[in-house]
Amino acid sequence: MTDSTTLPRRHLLAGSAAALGALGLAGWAGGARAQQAAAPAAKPLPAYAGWKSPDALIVHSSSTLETRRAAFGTSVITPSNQLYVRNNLPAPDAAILDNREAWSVAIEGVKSPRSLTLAELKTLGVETVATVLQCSGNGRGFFPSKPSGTPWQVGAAGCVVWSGVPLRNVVAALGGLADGAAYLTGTGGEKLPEGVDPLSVLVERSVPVKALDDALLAWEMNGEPLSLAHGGPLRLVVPGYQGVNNIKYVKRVAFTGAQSQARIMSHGYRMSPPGSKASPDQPSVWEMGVKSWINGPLPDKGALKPGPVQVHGVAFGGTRGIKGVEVSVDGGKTWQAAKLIGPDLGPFAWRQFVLPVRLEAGTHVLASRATDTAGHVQAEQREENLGGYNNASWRDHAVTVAVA
Ligand SMILES: Nc1nc2c(c(=O)[nH]1)N[C@H]1C(S)=C(S)[C@@H](COP(=O)(O)O)O[C@H]1N2
Ligand SMILES: [Mo]
Repeated sequence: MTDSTTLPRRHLLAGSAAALGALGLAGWAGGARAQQAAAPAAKPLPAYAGWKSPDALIVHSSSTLETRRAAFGTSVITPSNQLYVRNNLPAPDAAILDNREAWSVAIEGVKSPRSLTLAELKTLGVETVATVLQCSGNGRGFFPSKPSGTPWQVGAAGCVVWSGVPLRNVVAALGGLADGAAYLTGTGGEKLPEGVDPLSVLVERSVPVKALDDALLAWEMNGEPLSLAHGGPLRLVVPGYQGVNNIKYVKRVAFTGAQSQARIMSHGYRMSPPGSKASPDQPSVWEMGVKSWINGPLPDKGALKPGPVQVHGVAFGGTRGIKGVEVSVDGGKTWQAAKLIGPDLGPFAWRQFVLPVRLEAGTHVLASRATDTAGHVQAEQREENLGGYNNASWRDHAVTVAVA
């Protein structure tokens, strides 16, 4: 893969400040990056994501970038250059974007299976949908059991707008589903490492076929051609489902009777009880549950002055959308209804919420608790599991601020 030590010449010719940053030559690129370089622990952005905003991101590794909690604004959409990144395999070579229209995806498990190019897909329909893209490991960093994997806090998530063709249009164009289709299976187009069982590394996920109602083959994100970091040229977007089911560089979509045999499906991303072994009979991480968290005020900037503050954050409900959000400034003893603000971009997007409060001198524990449109209330406690998945605990996501 292209990390900072093997950066290909192509990136150098691109000559972007970001590419220089990735090389550790931050000083060449001016003040902001010089400051970034001065921060001792900050790892550089990997080359394939070198265009991202370093100040907005925590670089856990070259394949795991997290949005800083303080970077989430209050205007709903997460800017692409601040959106988290998670790759289970090295990102493909950027050359796959050289001829986007020629990218092809095999459609199987339909009456007339065949491969379609991106150019052909574009003739079959266009739809735009806003979704929360969230890694199922978001919030893992709050598990006291310290599960292995990236200790994401809140920033392995964002709300973005996708544009592409509804997958159901593609299925209709190919004669409809073949008999026995129970799962929608998407396969990533990464080059697999040699000398290992392909199923042990292949990024291939199955979701229940009902997800076809909302699924999209997307080539655009936030108004731009889909970047390599986020799965360009083409991505399977499954609105309301955990991030891992949204297959980047999608090269095959199959309607199958059984779930994929790939390890990432059979054993990875399972809700395995603590102390157990992952196995295919445990629930997979599919639809997201109801969740919210506060993005401000945060303790980062030191003590607040006594007086009015706007407590704000984000709330989402998987496939069901948000009915309301309550906020507590006393660690969950009492709750007040927050106001949902900004545009409602549909059931798969997150809603911003705000509660104006006065905070007097002292320490305050701020928490938020969302309710989805089906009446499910965000849980107080996380569901303990081996992998640290699906953490929606409002208590874990509370923030403590000092006022003096
Ligand atoms: N082909 C492919 N698709 C993938 C992955 C991957 O490694 N390869 N990672 C998945 C995981 S675990 C997550 S959380 C999301 C991350 O999407 P992002 O990097 O665009 O934020 O992509 C999912 N789709
Ligand atoms: Mo993920």
